[in-house]
Amino acid sequence: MTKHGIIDDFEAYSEWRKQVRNVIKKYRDIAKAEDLTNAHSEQRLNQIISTLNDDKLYIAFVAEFSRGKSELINAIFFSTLGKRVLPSSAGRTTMCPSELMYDHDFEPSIRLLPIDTRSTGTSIQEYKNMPEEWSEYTLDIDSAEQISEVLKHITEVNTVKPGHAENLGLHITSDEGHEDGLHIDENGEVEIPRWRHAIINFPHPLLDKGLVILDTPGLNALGAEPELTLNMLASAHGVMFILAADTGVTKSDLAVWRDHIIVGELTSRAKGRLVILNKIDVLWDDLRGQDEISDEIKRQVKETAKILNIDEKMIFPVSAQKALTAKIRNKNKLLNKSRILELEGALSDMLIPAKRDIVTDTVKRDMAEMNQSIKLVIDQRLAGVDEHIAELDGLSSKNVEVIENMLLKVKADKEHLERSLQRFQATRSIFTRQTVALYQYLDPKAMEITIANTRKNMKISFTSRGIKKAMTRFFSSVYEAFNSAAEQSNEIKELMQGVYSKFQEEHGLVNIRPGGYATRKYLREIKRLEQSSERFVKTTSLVMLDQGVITERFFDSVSSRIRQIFQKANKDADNWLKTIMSPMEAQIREHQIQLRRRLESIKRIHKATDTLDDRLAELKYVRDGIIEQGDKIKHINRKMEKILAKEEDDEESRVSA
Ligand SMILES: Nc1nc2c(ncn2[C@@H]2O[C@H](COP(=O)(O)OP(=O)(O)O)[C@@H](O)[C@H]2O)c(=O)[nH]1
Ligand SMILES: [Mg+2]
Repeated sequence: MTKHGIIDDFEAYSEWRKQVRNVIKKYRDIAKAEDLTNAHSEQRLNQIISTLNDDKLYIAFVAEFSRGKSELINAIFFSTLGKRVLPSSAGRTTMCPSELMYDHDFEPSIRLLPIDTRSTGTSIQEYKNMPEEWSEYTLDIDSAEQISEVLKHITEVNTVKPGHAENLGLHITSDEGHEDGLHIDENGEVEIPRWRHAIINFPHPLLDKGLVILDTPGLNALGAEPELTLNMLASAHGVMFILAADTGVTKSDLAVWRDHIIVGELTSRAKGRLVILNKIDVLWDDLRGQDEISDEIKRQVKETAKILNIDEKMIFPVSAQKALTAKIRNKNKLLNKSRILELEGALSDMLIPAKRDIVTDTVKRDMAEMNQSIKLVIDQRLAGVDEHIAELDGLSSKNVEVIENMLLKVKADKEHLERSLQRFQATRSIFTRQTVALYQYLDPKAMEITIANTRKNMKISFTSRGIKKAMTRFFSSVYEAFNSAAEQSNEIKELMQGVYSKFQEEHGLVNIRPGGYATRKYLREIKRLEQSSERFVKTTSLVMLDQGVITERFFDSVSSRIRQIFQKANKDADNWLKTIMSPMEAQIREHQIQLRRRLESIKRIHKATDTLDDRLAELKYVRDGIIEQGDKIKHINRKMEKILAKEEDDEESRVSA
């Protein structure tokens, strides 16, 4: 049987993720059935579940054209289809970046974004929400022929006047070292890609489980579409850089490495990167012995490591083409010789544990928060019942006077609570005012104005100084918005803290300390964008800066990213404001229920409809019920911990297998 390396590992990972999702669903159902949740915590739980649902793993393949990216993707992921799916042949084939994914809400298809959309200043990310702008062709999943025929759209080109290409920010070069540069032909025209971006929606089991693959065309396209490097590569979980044994490390390869791979590494969180030395089959030679060939491969690996200044262990020599043939034809010897399994092993070792760690950390953090709020409710319920029991225990006889006093006390407590509630309503209006101020700092419309002004300022002078100045000013307004938002949120937090402690003091409730609105992660991301911008100004040639278009495109992707950050910050602010309010509301609700219960039971004793013993027995029954609620939550938590820790179990079983 043919082994599939990463496919098996990824499936095991998806299975585990499904278990995590199911146990959280069970947790939600139990908590809901026991009336331990409120609208907000239910929403949080559903959010955690849906994040696990569409959790994605992004792998990008980056290289100069013709190094075998498409072939490698075919070999690693699509051999099970028994055919070469992505077009791969001599010359430039992949003309536009292609994303392979699967969303089962949509038909299998390829969607293509026309190249002219580059002149609009709208990012690919934003176009993803405008389906009418894309050309769509459906894929017949039962016909491998039809699929590879339809996918040929990604190789289409348009022939245009050089001026048109320049307007689209596509750089025309006479530099021979620039392998996939656009060259003017004898008719004075250039060939440009017909499409800007392709999204292939394909029902492959791995894609269905959340894998997303990005296939990029080459240096020229990467340079022309800063969004690729800035967003897609920076957020990919794994980036594969491909070299070919027949070309060695060329000037273009080095440019890709330096400008698109290293950059991401320096400016974003550390992530998986592998270098692949493809086409080792060109070194296979019947007249040379195995040893001689493997020495030659070793020599190339060593040299590549030296040029790229990386550890030799990071480099994987393979033959994508032979691997694909071997997998399709079930040839194990050839498969081993292609060395693809070593690469797949490294790929899954690098990506999957990292991905699991991220999921485990997020789930643990979110669920700890959830447990805390549930524990609060349980503790409050217990404290209330205990207080009530103690109160009744103190009643040795049905002394009418004592009971009447008690009745008065409960009524007084109730009135006290109502007064506090009125005060709480008053605080609510201050709270609302403060939140309006917070949203003003995070206002996406204000940010649009800043973006528009920056664009205007850059247009005044497309020199590196002019651009640098405009960018600096832009980033300082972004920082300012977030710093003010942070300050404002602190004020809100302090206000609420005051309300909480007063309430707790007066009504003897469990202590709650509201958490803060975390802006650090946005600031980190903004810093990263700022660094990329500085690097862009520093490394882009004056000719290109002068041209304006490329700078505008660059700023488009920066501003589109900032826009996303603002959207996220607004959504997080919504959530945070709910989180800060809802425990208070839950506490008040619980407190009201308890007071009502106390009043009811004293009234009954007073009217002699119930005996003291009856009431005490009933309260003890209620108390046992609350303990049981706590136990149920503890039980499901233990189950969750076991599933989250399963990682180690799996590794053990793999070692022993
Ligand atoms: N000999 C050899 N040729 C390969 C290998 N992988 C890809 N190629 C060839 O290299 C050319 C470019 O491949 P392709 O996948 O389109 O490269 P891309 O532009 O990087 O996507 C095609 O002619 C492939 O057949 C390999 O492992 N060995
Ligand atoms: Mg390709």
